[in-house]
Amino acid sequence: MKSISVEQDGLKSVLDQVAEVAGYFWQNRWEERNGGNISVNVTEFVPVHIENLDQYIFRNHAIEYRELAGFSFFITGTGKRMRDMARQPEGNGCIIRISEKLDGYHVIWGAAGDPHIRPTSEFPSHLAIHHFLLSHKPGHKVILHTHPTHMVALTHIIEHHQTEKLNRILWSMHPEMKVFIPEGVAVVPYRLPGSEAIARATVEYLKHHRVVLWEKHGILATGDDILDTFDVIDMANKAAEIYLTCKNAGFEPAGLSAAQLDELDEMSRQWHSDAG
Ligand code: 2HA
Ligand code: ZN
Repeated sequence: MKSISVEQDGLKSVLDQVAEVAGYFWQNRWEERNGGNISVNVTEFVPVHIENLDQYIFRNHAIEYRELAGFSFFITGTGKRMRDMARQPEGNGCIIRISEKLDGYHVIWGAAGDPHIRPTSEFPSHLAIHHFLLSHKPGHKVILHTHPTHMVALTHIIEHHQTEKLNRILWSMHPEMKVFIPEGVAVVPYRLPGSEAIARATVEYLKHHRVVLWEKHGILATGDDILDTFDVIDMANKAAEIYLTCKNAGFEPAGLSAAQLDELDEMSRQWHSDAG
């Protein structure tokens, strides 16, 4: 089932980074069984003309986003495990191209001989978000979804209407949070995993955030770089872990003061304007 060469087409570094991050997800014990999923818009690396394309089309999934016609994505396979992805991206994920007619997609690389490979169960969210990113954050080509234990635990205490409270806690637990996630994280109200409903809700919250928490489920972040997007999730989870560690030890954490957070705000503004 190979019709493009990842060595020749510049995709190797994408696949290496996907494998690296899949390993971190697993080592952090964020992914039980087949938890989590990854997709990357790799259109720029995929040749326009590919031989024998029609052979691989699946017609069981109509795509509603017109602008995605002809776009190519690396995406994790449904039912596949991150611990396996870390060793072998091929066989646990695939590169698909959305058909020009939007009547499905072609698998153009990967699957390692598994003709039944299908994209992750969260495919509706990945498609909706890539479609949103094209017009709103064109540099963001990466979507990571994972189940970081401490962040998910926090959503059992703090509900979506208390997002402000959640961000006050996270920012005050670790100076890095204010600098690297100055807009905070948004809590998306619980919706059925893999549903169109969670896809639609997520796109709404991504209009103002880069990192969203799926209530009682997991986290999702977008970015222009696979490892950097992982770092942002890791940082948020670290802040949640510090908070819950203090609570577990039986005391209320002091947290950074308002003056200390203001000072970090200033630093963050400078950092983002220098970086931008
Ligand atoms: O891919 O994490 O949300 C498995 C999941 C579903
Ligand atoms: Zn999930």
